[in-house]
Amino acid sequence: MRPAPKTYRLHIGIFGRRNAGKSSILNALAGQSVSIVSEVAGTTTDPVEKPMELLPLGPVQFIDTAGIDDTGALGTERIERTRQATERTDLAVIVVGDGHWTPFEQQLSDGFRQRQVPLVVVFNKSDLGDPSTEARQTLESAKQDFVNVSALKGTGIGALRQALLQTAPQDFVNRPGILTDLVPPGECAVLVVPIDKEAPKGRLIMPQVQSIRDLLDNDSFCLVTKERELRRTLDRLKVPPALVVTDSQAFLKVAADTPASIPLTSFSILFARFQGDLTEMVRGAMAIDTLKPGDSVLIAEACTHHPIGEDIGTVKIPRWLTQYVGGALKVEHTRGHDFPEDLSPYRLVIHCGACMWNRREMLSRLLQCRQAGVPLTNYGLTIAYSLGIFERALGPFPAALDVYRNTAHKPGARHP
Ligand SMILES: Nc1nc2c(ncn2[C@@H]2O[C@H](COP(=O)(O)OP(=O)(O)O)[C@@H](O)[C@H]2O)c(=O)[nH]1
Ligand code: SF4
Ligand SMILES: [Mg+2]
Repeated sequence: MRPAPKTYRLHIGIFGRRNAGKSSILNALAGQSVSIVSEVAGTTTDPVEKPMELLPLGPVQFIDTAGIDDTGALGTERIERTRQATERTDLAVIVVGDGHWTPFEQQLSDGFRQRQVPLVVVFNKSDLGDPSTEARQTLESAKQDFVNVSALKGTGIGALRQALLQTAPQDFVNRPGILTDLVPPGECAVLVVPIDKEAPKGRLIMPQVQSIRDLLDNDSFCLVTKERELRRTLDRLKVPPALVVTDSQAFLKVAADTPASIPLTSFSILFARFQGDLTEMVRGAMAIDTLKPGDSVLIAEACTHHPIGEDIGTVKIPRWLTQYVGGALKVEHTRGHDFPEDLSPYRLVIHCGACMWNRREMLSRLLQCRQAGVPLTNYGLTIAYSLGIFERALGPFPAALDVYRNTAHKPGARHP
């Protein structure tokens, strides 16, 4: 994967007094030593900039600053460097190591508020004690949320990730487009939309409409066809399309009718990427191979009322999985914003495309699953996987395809 350009990265500045544990927290988030942690106060003199893939947000740039409560000649220099860091911060983290909210933190926080920079407050060293009552009251009356963390013990890091996700500016959470990176301006996509008894009357569904709009915004164009007319549609084109996108349920026929030289994927897979994290959800689909009869699987739909008639989540996917696994699974369902807090009973979560949701909510679920060690995938990926056309469907996404190729076909894998 090409690294995202620096300017597109969310810049997360970490501020706080010396020895609050700023560098330790960064290390805990990274799961590796990228920052200098020292027993001696103020080891980090210059802000250390560290590009990182921060789950679940994606590419970010951390700025680990020196403590700015410093005095003396060297201190003045540090204060200036840190002040500069506040100016390129998109999301600020103030770390408190001793449980006290002092005028120093208040001043920092006021500065961020004035410039409308979102702020996450972290009380670190929770292994040594709780934040003071005064500190809590001050933050609560300012409606400023905070997270209790112990970088040393690794506790609260999950909650901190959630807080960063919830607080990150909208522009950084949303992906720029659904498929326009795959269909350059002036190029054509063919969208395959089966019109069967399950299609809603008189309209197209959200992922189809949003994809068409995305292509128009990008000065690309598209042809919309049913699966039966696909071959004829392709025959009429002088130049092959840049991409064919199909409804997952017509995958096999569409794969058979689309020449191998034309990239092919499904709306669901586009939405796994647009609303969630494709690579993570590819791993999730591959977890189907580890399922055994009797295992519990959670099927989650974002809408409380799904518009489709014969329900893919309640009937078709459970049936396919049962066939694939070779015995009945315990399938549970959840709808809307309800989601079990305790995911430990489940071996896999299969989610709908979440087309009606914002990405933040889907990423939050992905994070919750990751923290519980439960893989998550979506309907379309499940279908592609159980039909045995995963590789073809992931063709347009080299990074996700690599994950599959590097993990699949290990001894014991049951893939057809
Ligand atoms: N007990 C305890 N010590 C911590 C914790 N986090 C960091 N420390 C210690 O606090 C000291 C300062 O940590 P450091 O990350 O360098 O702080 P910074 O100056 O804010 O970057 C080091 O000795 C760390 O080991 C924690 O959660 N609990
Ligand atoms: S959000 Fe989920 S349940 Fe609702 S229409 Fe989209 S895919 Fe279906
Ligand atoms: Mg430090």
